[in-house]
Order: sequence, then C-alpha cells, then structure tokens
Amino acid sequence: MDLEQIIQATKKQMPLSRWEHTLRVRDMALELAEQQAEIQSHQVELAAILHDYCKFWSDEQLVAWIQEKSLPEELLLYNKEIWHGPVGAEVAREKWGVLEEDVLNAIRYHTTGRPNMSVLEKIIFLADYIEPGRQFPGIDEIRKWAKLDLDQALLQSLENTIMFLIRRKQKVYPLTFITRNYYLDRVK
Ligand code: DGI
Ligand code: FE
Ligand code: FE
Ligand code: FE
Repeated sequence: MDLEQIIQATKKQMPLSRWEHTLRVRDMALELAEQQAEIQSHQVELAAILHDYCKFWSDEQLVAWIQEKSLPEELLLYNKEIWHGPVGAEVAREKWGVLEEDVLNAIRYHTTGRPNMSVLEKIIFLADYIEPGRQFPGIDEIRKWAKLDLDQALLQSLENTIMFLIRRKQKVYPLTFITRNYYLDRVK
C-alpha cells in the first residue's frame, strides 16, 4: 500500500478540522522522533496519519468492529471516545495492510496508553496531546517535558486526562489508570 493513497482515504473519513489535527500530529510526531535513535520516520508518519481514522465513524460501526474483531468487550462499558483507537488499528491492518505491530499498537493505544509503551507509541500519544492546535492548562509544561523526558510527559498527560474526566463526572477506562500508575513508578 501506498502512503499517498492512505492519506487521501483518511482525509475522506473526517471533517477538515480533524484532518488538519492529523497533519499537525504527524509534524509534531516527526519532530519528537528526531530526538530518538532507531525510529523510522515512515512508521511515525503512517501511525500519525491513521491514528484518528475511525474518530468519526458511527457508534454502531465502532461497536460492530469491536464485536466482530473480538476486541475487549470491556471497551463498551466506558466512554465511546476510547473506541476509535482499537478499531483504527484493526482497520489499518485489514484495509491498509499495515503489518508492523509497533505501528498498529501506536494507533491502538493512542488514547489510553498502556504500560511499557514503545518509543513510537509514546511519540504518537504525546504528539496527539501537544500538537500546536491543543490548548489547555498545563500543556506548556507537558510540551517542555516531551522534549526532555517522554515518560515524564506521558505521566503528566495521563494525570491531566484522568483529572479532566473526574471533574466532568466521567468514567475512566482502567487501562488509563494502570498506565498512569506504571509511569508514576517509572519516573521516580
Ligand atoms: O482523538 P483525539 O481527540 O485526537 O484524542 P484522543 O484519542 O487522545 O481522545 C482523547 C479523549 O478521550 C479525551 O478528550 C478524553 C477522552 N476519554 C474518555 N474516556 C477516556 C478518555 N481518555 C482516556 N485516556 N481514558 C478514558 O477512559
Ligand atoms: Fe484519537
Ligand atoms: Fe491522545
Ligand atoms: Fe488525535
């Protein structure tokens, strides 16, 4: 499969504003990747382009994929915002023939994170969080850490998201807590 084809198809899945977010995530991820050894820019680009592929799919379509592809049923008990990553990874494999497990995991875990993330997974998670279009209290601190210490930046992002969800009286998917606890130990 050809990246240009994937770019055109992804653009058609979403409104222009979300496509522009996707391009900013790609640029930010490539920038973060410059500071990392052994990271392939074509993988960064592929994961970034595809990370929100399913963001605007209907609930019915997302639920159908979760059930048909035997993704964790537990996903359905939590906020629907967490469905598009796991489904996006399945679509990347089946529709776009993406074989690299690292790229698939970067898409799959870009919202929740998970313990012991690869460098690529961290870069996509953080680029999504700090791309220049994002604005919220504390983001400048996270932007600074992203250049210095990916784990510290991850921890702060996860804590920020958890607090945001709690303030809004929303449920938190257990993996988000598990990931936060894992990185809390890692940065000590
Ligand atoms: O798709 P994006 O908006 O670019 O970003 P994302 O995939 O990281 O989605 C983040 C949204 O998901 C954010 O507004 C918080 C929301 N969310 C809802 N429940 C959970 C959750 N995020 C995490 N990490 N864990 C949850 O349980
Ligand atoms: Fe997303
Ligand atoms: Fe995110
Ligand atoms: Fe995103």
